[in-house]
Amino acid sequence: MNEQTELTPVEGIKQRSDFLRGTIVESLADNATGTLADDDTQLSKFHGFYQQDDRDQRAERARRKLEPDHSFMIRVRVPGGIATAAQWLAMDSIASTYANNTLRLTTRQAFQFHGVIKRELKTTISGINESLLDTIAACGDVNRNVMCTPLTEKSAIHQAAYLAANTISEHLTPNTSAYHEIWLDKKRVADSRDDEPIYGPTYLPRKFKIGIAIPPSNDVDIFSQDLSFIAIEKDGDLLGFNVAVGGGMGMTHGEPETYPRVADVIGFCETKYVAEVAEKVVKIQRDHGDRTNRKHARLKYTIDDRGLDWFQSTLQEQLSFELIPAKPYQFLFRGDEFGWQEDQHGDWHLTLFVPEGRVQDLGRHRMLSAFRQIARVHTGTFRLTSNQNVIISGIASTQKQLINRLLEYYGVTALQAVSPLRQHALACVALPTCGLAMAEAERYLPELANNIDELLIRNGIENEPLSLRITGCPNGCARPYLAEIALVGKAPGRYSLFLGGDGVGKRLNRMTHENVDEGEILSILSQWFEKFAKERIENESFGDFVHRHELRLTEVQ
Ligand code: SRM
Ligand code: SF4
Repeated sequence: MNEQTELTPVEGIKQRSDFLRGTIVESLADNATGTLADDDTQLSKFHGFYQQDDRDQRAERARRKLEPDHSFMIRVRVPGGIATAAQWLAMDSIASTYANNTLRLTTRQAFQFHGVIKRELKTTISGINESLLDTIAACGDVNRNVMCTPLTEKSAIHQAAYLAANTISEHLTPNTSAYHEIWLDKKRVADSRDDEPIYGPTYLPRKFKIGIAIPPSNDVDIFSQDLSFIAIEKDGDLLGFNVAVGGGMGMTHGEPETYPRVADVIGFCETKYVAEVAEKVVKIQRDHGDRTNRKHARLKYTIDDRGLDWFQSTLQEQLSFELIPAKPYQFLFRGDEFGWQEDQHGDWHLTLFVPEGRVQDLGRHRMLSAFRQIARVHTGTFRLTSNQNVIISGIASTQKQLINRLLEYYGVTALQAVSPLRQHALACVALPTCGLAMAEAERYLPELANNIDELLIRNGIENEPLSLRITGCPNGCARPYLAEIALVGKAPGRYSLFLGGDGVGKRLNRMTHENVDEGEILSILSQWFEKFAKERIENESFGDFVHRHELRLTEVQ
């Protein structure tokens, strides 16, 4: 239990901000610096952007007594990950005009731009809004982008789940008119007062995340979310959703009072109640979450401090209906299904591997250009998956050949020929933009995956569906603690190694080795792979094998 009693400074900033206005307008107008005023760097997150600096340049600039090379990361909300071709073109144009000519696809199905300078923030954010996407609540102490399996054409249940994701997203979008005033030049009505009926003037103690999954796929990793919904079907109809609460990934090295946690499934509700459940859970967290320590402020800690029984009864008291016992469900996989799929109406959907979630033109592989050309002729949509990949969706059979030709021409087809390990691996952004990164992730994954692949090939297990995730620090942006193998950054070139997740995202892995370098990691994995190849029982996954042998972990070192 937390013993601090003073509210964190961020609480004061929110309180004084007049519903997220702060002095952002003044900060933007200050041409003397490329940064925002300190308080505004906190408030900017609620508007969807972060102040960053190029960490590759930091030391050299400091040596030359220059201030860090500041720019901004902007995150665009895309509930359920669905964007039209016109929206894709708008994102592409912003990436090449105002950002670093890349589009980052995030682990929560959103777009990110890196490298936007202060004087172009307003044009960029208003441009995003013109495309009918927005950035409000993409970051900050509010509900974030709501995740959902994006291939709605798969069944009526997928369609209904996506609608539920949108309903929740709209219901929990902040009400303040500050966003429209600052970025879209809407005038504040004289004497008008903002109101946040769900959040209140200080919003939530911390970020809040919601996801919806449709078994047997757990692609949105629902056990990592503060609140999640598991679709329950009967004879092809959606009965409603099991509700799970209290998932979260973030932790801090060496601080055992911070930890990743998998969500608890607490009951079942009909579809018409999802927004009500979301609102009440958010309000419980608003009122009982810890505002004195941001490292202890997520819903998972509120639940662990007060007990799951307390949480369930508090929620039940506030609901207008009874949450009944959860219904049976089974998750069998969570990766993306790559390649062409035909839906019941004869339209086609193509899932493409996007290396480390970064859409860019790199040498012969010009993915950014390919998707731009496709978006110009494509009448369907683009879908962002929670594994940082893209589905070009709603392709008429007459267009298939053209799409294939474009992908071939721009070298995207060649990019698809990677190992299963690499195809399903996740890496967070980390260096050079993330201010919290302790080690590389996105930039290191290709080399790491190659090295691990060599070990897998040596043991004849290269086709195992193995989940590998890497993050540059323990915050867990690529949900590493749910992977079979995870590397969590500790210092440049050094990671803590976590093993034993179950591959479908229900079991946390464990740290087996702290602060090891690549040589040590490969040697540890090599021993495990050899043992796994020889001793696994039929159909046993690598994570399950490690889990079964867990007590003997130290022997294998
Ligand atoms: Fe994250 C902070 C990137 C998904 C847990 N995350 C950050 C920041 C904003 C760093 C910062 O605070 O200065 C990173 C910006 C890096 C950059 O340069 O772009 C960052 N997080 C990301 C993204 C872009 C990773 C990616 O490569 O895709 C993901 C954006 C998702 C989105 O579209 O909204 C991203 N972050 C996640 C996830 C995964 C998820 O949500 O499914 C998690 C773990 C789940 C969870 O929240 O428990 C996650 N990010 C964090 C945390 C730890 C929170 C905690 O409870 O301890 C931080 C640090 C913080 O909030 O103080 C953080
Ligand atoms: Fe940055 Fe850490 Fe998140 Fe990676 S896990 S993006 S290093 S905060």
